[in-house]
Amino acid sequence: IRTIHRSDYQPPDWLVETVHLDFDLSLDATTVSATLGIRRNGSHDRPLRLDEDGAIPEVIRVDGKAVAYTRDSGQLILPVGSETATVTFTTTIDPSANTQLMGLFASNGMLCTQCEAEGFRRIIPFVDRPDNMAVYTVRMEADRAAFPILLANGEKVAEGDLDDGRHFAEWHDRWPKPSYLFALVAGQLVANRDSFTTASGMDVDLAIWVRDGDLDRTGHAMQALKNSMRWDEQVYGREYDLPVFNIVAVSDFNMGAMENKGLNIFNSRYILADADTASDLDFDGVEGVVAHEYFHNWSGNRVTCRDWFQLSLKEGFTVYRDQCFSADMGSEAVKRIEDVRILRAAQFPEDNGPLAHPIRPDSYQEISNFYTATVYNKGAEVIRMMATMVGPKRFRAGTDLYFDRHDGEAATCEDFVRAIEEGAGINLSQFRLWYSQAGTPHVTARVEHDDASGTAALHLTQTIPATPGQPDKQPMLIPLRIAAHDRAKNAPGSEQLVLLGEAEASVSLGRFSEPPVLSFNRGFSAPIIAEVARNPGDLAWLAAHDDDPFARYEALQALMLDTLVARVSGGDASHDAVVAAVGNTLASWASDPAFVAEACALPSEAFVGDQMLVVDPDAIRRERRALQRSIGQTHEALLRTIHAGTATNATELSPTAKGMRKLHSLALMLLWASDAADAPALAFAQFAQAGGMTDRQAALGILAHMDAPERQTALDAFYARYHDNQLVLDKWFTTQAFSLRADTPEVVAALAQHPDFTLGNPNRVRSLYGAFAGNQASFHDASGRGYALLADLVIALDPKNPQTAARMIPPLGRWKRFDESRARLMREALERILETPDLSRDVTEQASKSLA
Ligand code: HT7
Ligand code: ZN
Repeated sequence: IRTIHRSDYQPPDWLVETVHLDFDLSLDATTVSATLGIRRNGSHDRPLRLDEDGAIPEVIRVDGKAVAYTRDSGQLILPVGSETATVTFTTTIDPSANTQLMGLFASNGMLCTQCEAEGFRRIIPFVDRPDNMAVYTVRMEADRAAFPILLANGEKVAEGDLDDGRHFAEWHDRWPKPSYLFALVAGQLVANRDSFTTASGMDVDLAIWVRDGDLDRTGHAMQALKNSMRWDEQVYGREYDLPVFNIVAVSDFNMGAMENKGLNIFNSRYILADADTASDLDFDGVEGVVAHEYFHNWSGNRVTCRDWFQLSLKEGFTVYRDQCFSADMGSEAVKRIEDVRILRAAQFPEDNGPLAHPIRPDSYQEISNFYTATVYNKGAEVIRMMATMVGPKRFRAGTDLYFDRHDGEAATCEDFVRAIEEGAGINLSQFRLWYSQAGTPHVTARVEHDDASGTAALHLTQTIPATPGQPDKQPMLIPLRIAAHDRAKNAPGSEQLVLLGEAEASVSLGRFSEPPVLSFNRGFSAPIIAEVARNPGDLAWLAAHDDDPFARYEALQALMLDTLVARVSGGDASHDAVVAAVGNTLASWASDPAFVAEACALPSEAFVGDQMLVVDPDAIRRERRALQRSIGQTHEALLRTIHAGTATNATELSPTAKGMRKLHSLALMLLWASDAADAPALAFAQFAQAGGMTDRQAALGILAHMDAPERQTALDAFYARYHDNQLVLDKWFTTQAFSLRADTPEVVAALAQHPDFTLGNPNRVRSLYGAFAGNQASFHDASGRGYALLADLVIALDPKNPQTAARMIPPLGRWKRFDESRARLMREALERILETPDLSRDVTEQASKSLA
């Protein structure tokens, strides 16, 4: 299998500058007639090379003359004598047989495309790389009854009827774009239409296209789109640039959504939402993903990537932009806590495992495997650190320079860093290491107080663990927001930004009558693992008094984590400090319910495991439950008051109402954990009387852990009510896969045989197996049953959808973190996958790297 290296980059020998595509669309035999205007790039005599993946024309003409071409490792090679030429050919493809969902595929009777990263070559042979930008004109012809709506990038320039019930539409996109942003959609769709006037007065027709019957679930997405358009004008000075913006929702989709120019295509789970079928998390997902794809119009489309090693240029920056947008739409503190939780759950394990890679990787075998939490979420943290170091005004000057300087270009991460350096006026030489070094830095912090002089100093060290291919690391530039609190004065210390650039450094904190309490990495200013030497009582004090909400949250979480880790490791650490601190935070529930719910939720089993050298999943489950029980029993009365007091508004989407609902279900969870006799009845009442999906789904999730009869009654009622709604049915699968019960591996195996389970729909696959692999003690059942289930899935799914199959492998690659017996079973599962004949490049790369 080929390995592509970043250092081998060469510009294309030939550029395709104009593209005319004529589609004769049908579900099982679509023909595409292509006319490509090409130009020699530089002075050379090399042939034209077109990337191909199965769609091979019988005849290729150059300036009207058929030419003999050869084939070599995924490319067609054609001699071209002139400086410019017109290349024409026709391909035929079968969208209904396209189970990979890359290129042109059928979903529920409609046709749509997914071209990022290398799907366009499954439609026609092409210079299918992001540094080839072309202007596209697309004509589509189809049966009007089967495909009444015909959409493509840009604007519609012609349409009309043809003989035999057929019709056509022609679309033109005036903006040169790489092939990965090409899109078309054809199908029976209806639109939620709206409009937006840009800051400079251009009217934009907005439409969200869905299947008939889904229209009344598109309101939230439309509002999110309009809010995003305004936000990008106000915060980044970026306006939309076409008179139409279309979004289409499809149910079979490999990822969340795709930012094709003027025609975003979405996994329907990130468009469709109403109170009956979507939880608050789903509503937030819709808002965040709509914004993310819209923001790509500038960070990705107007300025695109030179090559796929630069993926974080568009993805890291755009995740940072969508995170800031969502923070502005809701609660900044809660959003930051959620984003850090995602980073720690998804990216830290990646950075600490066999698949670790820098945010700008150096090599890959299959680029689809590099759409990772590292490229996306750590990439966003890297942008956030730059913004933190220069402040909002200078950061804006840097991004203005970046957009203006590189508009219409295919740029690199280095171009971005240089624009921030010049626009914001900062030297980022050392900071660039964040792009090239993998691994999460460990930073230790220790406060030293000299009683005699009253001076306090902070001593810091940093180390970056070895990662595959990177045994030795250089110290990074780490921006740390800190404060030293004087407990005696009862006033918060002022914040300072420490730039840690050495392996060791000391910072003066000033004068204090007693050792100050350190508030460290406030707002999670750097994506590091902090090891802070603490005095007894410091964490409880910070949890109660820190002026930075993230630091308050972090202190309570650290207190819980320390207690759990100590007990799982065999110690008998008391629950008392945690129980008291949680009680103290719960007491302020009415004033900030969302924050209280975040802070008082115990760290996940997986995150506790991440703190240990050898993960003991059973002990973690036992100790976590025991701590929940102590909290629940001690604070039972308060939790009942909270549960009753938060049963307010079931559907309002204000931050307070959402916080109330989160707290409502946290209280229920802790009451269940307390072994309260009426917990099943309480949970069932919340389930049955819920006014919206948030309360209903959370109650069902808690019931799913129980042995009580209410469990099956609720699962059956949920299925009966929602089995026709595929997105909600996904929740039914997920809820059972998340169950803490001992029989979960068997339940998952049985659900895989359920008539509603299918390998054809990635959402359904993720809803069952993705959730199960995230259920630590159940997936890591000592029998190895969980590993075998996941391996069976990967082997069965790979021939149909290698991209989705490969994304299921990383949980098996964590074998070094588990005891010898589990590690052996995990390795055996990976080996069994690798022994399968005809394995895809996607799965081969992930499984072999995971075994190393
Ligand atoms: N840029 C997109 C990434 C993507 C993708 C989306 C759908 C299906 C397959 C895909 N491969 C890559 C989504 C984004 O980050 O915005
Ligand atoms: Zn993106």
